[in-house]
Amino acid sequence: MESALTARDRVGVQDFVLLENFTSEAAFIENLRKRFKENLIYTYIGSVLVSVNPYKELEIYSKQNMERYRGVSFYEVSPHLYAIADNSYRSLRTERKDQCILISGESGAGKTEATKKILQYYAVTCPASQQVETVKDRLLQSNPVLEAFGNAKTLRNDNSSRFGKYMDVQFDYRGAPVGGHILNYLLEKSRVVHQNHGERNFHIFYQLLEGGEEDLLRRLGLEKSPQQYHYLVKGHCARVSSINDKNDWKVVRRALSIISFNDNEVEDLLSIVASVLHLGNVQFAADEQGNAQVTTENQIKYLARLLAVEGSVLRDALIHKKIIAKGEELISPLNLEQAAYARDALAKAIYGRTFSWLVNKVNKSLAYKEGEFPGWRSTTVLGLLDIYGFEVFQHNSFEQFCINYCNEKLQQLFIELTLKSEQEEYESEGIAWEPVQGRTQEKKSNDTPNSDAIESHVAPSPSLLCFLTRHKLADQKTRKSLGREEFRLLHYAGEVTYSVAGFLDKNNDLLFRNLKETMCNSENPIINQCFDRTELTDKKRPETAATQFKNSLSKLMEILMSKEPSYIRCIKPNDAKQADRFDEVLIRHQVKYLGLMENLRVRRAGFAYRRKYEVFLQRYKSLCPETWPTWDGRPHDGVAVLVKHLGYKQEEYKMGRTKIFIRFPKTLFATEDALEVRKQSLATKMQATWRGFY
Ligand code: AOV
Ligand code: MG
Repeated sequence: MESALTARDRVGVQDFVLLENFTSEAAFIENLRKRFKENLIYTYIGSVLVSVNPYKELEIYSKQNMERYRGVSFYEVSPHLYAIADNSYRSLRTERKDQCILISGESGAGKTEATKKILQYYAVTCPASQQVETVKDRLLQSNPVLEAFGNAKTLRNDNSSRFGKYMDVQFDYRGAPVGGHILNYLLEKSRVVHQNHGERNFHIFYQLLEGGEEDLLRRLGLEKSPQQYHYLVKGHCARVSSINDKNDWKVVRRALSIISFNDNEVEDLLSIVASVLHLGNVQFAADEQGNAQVTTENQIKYLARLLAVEGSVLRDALIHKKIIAKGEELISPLNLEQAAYARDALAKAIYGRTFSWLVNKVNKSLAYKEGEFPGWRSTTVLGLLDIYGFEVFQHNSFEQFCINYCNEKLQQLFIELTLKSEQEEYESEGIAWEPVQGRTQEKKSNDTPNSDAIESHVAPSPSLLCFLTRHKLADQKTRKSLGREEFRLLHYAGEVTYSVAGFLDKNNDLLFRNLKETMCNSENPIINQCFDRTELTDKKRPETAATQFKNSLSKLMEILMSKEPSYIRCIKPNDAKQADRFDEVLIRHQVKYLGLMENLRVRRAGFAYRRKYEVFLQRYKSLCPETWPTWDGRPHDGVAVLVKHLGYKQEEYKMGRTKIFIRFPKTLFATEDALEVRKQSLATKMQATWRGFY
């Protein structure tokens, strides 16, 4: 049998707080590397879970394994996201306090997978009944649907979330899931009309073309090949080896039924998906005056049918602009460039609004229905946050700016809350708080001055322009490498150069009035709900995309602050999306910007290890004759007797109100080793006894 000591040598420690040299980044990375090599992708920093994407299927997500984590104390089993899930769930039940699990990390680090695995854990381990099964099913099936419409292949991740998602799961007093609610954040709409090289449009388009039955495709006027559609060829990679669109189509189609779409609604929804493809194929030519004319009548015919609008009205709306000035309508023709812009804006608006409609629809199906669960009024909620991760591309635009800003806010929250909770624990345990060494230095790299700077300038677009110009100027003094249309920001996770082109357009998100009007008259029920007439009469300037995003994020922060947080910090091991590759430079960078060293330092400030008296006593009571086999007094007193017997020195530990705090890992290791020795001698004795028996 391997001793505890050699096992530690081989697979590292399962909690970074047990690293002897806890301030050393090299030791941290080495521990991660050892564990990754052994397929141990999870490691704790106290109660924070660090996860490294294995890029291969591991056998650690079975039902049996889920059962192993159920109701078991955090440290009795190896680190796992099930332990985090179970721990939050138990706090929710015993303390009746709302929880949230914040999952962060850069694009491709494994956030979405983690979220899904946690949901599966609850689906399997929470109490069941027939009604509850329906809710569980819907919670799980909302994923393939939203991923089909909101995820896409990017250069960073073959299944990259292009929207932010916060999902509440509601539990009743028995701890059964009875409902849910999803908040979605800024979908990357621009992908509908343009993809960078090596990237795809949203999955649903390819799924429909690959998997849709012939009949359906005929009704939608679609041909099977993505090559036919302008909106699908920009990235030159319709097929991706890791994705099976045909199969995914079946999954999505089934999921739609489970979240209570009837056949008509599915048809309406797919008509919209198809209409986007047709819109992309609408072409224009200039007449003698330079005014745009539609040259693809066939597309208009399909569009009229799919969107249930008047074909001639749509055609006119695509090539004219209507302005209302002093109560009078002015109609002017568009040139080629403007018409293409109008067409793309319409495609983005249709798709973006349909996505929000879809989230709404999912929410209706997830809504906690009191009638179905009579008498179980009070619910507690557990929130799961899975947003798009920090990303840097060759070309970064408005979307990256928003995504990275969002990550910046979350990082700030993490730093604040983990420090706060540490202080609070010391306080509640009656142990003096020892200031963290080196914090000020670390603080600089992890604090996020940008989020404030960005916030104060993001609001109305003129000031955004100002902001851009100013940054550009400031930058240009120091850095010659910036292009004319670029500005650069130093984010917590690194420097990003943004391109100004298209920035303000995307922020203003303008859809010409006559196109809006046309959509308001649509008889496709979904489109009809997506375009509300009041928009046409509303005199107020619509909020810019950045303002909306900023406001929805500050609401999100409020939601998160009102709950008890748990954290999963995801790390991406390499840029090649490959198994068993541990790219040290890449990982070190993430460890740095995720603030893991600082998190560890805070956690280790005074004491490496802490446990509830009951748990500590239970584990080690066999090491002291006075506490073995049972201790009848208070656990606190039992632990006092136990550690005295073990020879703990005064400076090595402190007794808090409910927990023992141990200062150095070596004290704990000595105790662990003693336990191992005892187990082995017990096993030898047992064998001798059995031999005697036979
Ligand atoms: P993300 O959500 O963090 O990126 P994903 O969760 O989509 O990243 O993970 C990317 C890919 O890594 C997945 O499609 C899987 O192939 C693989 N993967 C992740 N976690 C695991 C795991 N635990 N076991 C096996 N494979 C895994 V983004 O959405 O781009 O920020 O916007
Ligand atoms: Mg994701």
